[in-house]
Amino acid sequence: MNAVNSAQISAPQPFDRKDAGLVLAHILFAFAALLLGGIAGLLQALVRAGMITLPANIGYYELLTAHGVLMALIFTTFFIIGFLYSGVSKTLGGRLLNSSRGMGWAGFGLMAVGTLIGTIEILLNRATVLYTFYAPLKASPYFYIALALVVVGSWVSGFGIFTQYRHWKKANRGQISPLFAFMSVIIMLLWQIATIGVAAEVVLQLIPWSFGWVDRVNILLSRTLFWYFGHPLVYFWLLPAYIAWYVTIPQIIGGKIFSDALARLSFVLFLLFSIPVGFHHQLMEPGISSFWKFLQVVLTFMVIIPSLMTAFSLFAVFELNGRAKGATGLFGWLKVLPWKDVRFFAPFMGMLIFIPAGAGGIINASNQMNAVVHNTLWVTGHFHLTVATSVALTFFGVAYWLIPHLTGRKLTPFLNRLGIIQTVVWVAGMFLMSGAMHISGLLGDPRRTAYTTYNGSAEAASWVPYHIVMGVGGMVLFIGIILMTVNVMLLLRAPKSGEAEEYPIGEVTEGSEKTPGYLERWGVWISIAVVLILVAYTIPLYGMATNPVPGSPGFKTW
Ligand code: HAS
Repeated sequence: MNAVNSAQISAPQPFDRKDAGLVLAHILFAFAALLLGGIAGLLQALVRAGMITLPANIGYYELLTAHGVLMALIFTTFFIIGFLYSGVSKTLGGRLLNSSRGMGWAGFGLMAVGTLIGTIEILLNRATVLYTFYAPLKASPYFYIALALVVVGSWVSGFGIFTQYRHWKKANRGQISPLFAFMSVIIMLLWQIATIGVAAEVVLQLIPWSFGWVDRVNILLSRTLFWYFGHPLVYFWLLPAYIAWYVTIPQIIGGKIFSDALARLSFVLFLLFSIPVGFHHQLMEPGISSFWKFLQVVLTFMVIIPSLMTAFSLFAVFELNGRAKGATGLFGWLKVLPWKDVRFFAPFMGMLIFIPAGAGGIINASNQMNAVVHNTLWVTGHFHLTVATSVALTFFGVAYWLIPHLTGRKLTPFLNRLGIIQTVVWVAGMFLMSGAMHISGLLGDPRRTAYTTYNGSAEAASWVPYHIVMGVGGMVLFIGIILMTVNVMLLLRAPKSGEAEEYPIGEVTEGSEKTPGYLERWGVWISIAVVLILVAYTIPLYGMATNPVPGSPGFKTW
C-alpha cells in the first residue's frame, strides 16, 4: 500500500496532545500577526485614498513596513511551519520525536523573539525600511538582528522536520514517504537554500553597516542577495497551499489524489527552478548584464511549468470526482463540488484567483512588460492576488479543519457559514483593491508611495478614483480580517466533539502509476539545484563582489 494513504484508512485519530500545542502556537501567532498587519494595512489604504491623515507621530512608511513584515514575512512563516509540523506529525508516525518537537519549539521561540524585537523597532520608527529593507535606507541594527533571529529560528524548525523524516525513512526502509511529508521536506529544503542569500545580506552587510563598523554598503550586491531569496520566498508561501490543494482537498470533496508521482515531480521542479531566478525582480536594475537577466528569465519560465502541472492535476481531481458521482456534461463536475463546505470553498477561491494572479507574474517576468509595470501598483496588485488571496484564503480554509482537529472541537454549521461569509468578503475586498491597483499601476501609479497629488499633476489626478476604490477595498478586507479573527476565536471555543475531527489526507486514485523511488533521491535533486544556482549567479555575484564600488552611506529618510 502506498504510504501516502496509510494515515487516513483508520478512523480519524486524535492529534497528539504535545504536538497539538506546538502547531497551535504557530497558527495562533500567525493570526495575531495577520490582525496587527491588517490594522496597518487598513490605515495605509485610507491614507492612500486621501480619506484620512495620520497623526503626526505615525508615518505612512512605518505602517507600510509593519504591514509588509507582519503579513508577508511573519503571518506566512508561522502558519506554514505550524501546518507542516501538523502534517509531518500526522503522517510520519502519528507523533513527533521529542527531538523534532524540541527543535520545533526552539525555532518557534527564536522566531517569536525576532518578531517581537522587529515589530518594536518598526513601531518605534527605527526601521521604516519596508519589508524588503532595501539599503541604503538604514534601520537600527536590532531590526536586522531580529530578522536574523527569524531566519535562524526557521532553520531550526526545518531541521526538526528533516529529523522526523529521516527517522521515518530508517524505520520504513524501501517505502516511499507519505506525500505530505515529502512535500514538507521539499519546502524546507527550498527555504534553507534560499535563506542563505538573505542571511548573507543581513549578517555580512547590513548588521555591520548599521552598527557603523563599516560606513558603506554595496547596494547592488545587497539587493541581489535579497532577491536570490525573495523569489523562492514566494514558493515558500505557495507550496504549503499546494499541499492543501494536492493532499487535503481531494479528501474533503470525497475524491482522490490524481497522481502521487505528478504531485511529487511538480515539487521537485520547484526545488530546482525557484531559486536561480531572482534577477526577474531586478530587470530594470543597472549593473546586471542583460545576458544574466535573460538567463534567469528563461529559468523563471521554467518555474511556471509546475504550476501548470498543478492546475492540470486539480482539474483532473475535480472531473474524476464528478464523473464518479455521475456528473454529466462538460462542466457537470462543478455542480457536485461541496460549495457549502468552507474547508473546500476558501481554498478553491484561492485556486481560481491564482489563474489571473499567476498570469500577472508572467507579465512581470517579460522584460518589455516589466519596464511598464516595475515599481508600479500593478506589482502590488499582483502579490495581493498571489500571496494575499490564493495563499491566504487557502490557509484560512486549512484553519477551519486544522484548529478543530488540534483542539477536538467542532466546526459547527454556524462557524462553517461564517467561514463562507468571510471568504466572500475577502474575495470582494480583494477584487476591488487589487483590481484598482492593477489598473492604476498600468496608468503609471507608483507603488511604495504615500498620498500625494504630485503638485497637482493631471496624471496623478487620474489615479485618484482608483485610490478611492483601493480604500474601499481595503476597508472590506479589514472586515474580512476581523471576521477571520472572530472565527478563529470561536473555533477555539466551539463545542467539544465526541470523536476526532477529520485531518483530511487524500487517497491516491486506484491504478495510478507507482511512484518512482528516484523522486526521493535528495542528493541528486539538491545537486542539480545547486548547479543551476551556480550557473545563474556565480559570475554576476563575483563581478559585484570584486568590482570596487564606492558603496553608499546609510540614509534615514523618516
Ligand atoms: Fe510574483 C513580484 C513573477 C508567482 C508574489 N511576486 C512579486 C512580489 C511578490 C510576488 C510578493 O518576474 C513583489 C515583491 C516586491 O515587493 O517587490 N510571480 C512571478 C511569476 C510567478 C509568480 C512568473 N508571485 C508569485 C506567487 C507569489 C508572488 C505564487 C506569492 C505567493 N513576481 C514576478 C515578477 C515580479 C514579481 C517578475 C517582479 C515585478 C517587479 O518588477 O517588481 C509564477 O509562479 C506564476 C505561475 C502562474 C502561471 C499562470 C497561470 C496559472 C495557471 C495554473 C495555475 C492555477 C492553479 C489553480 C494551480 C503559470 C493557469 C488551479 C485552478 C483551479 C480552479 C483548479
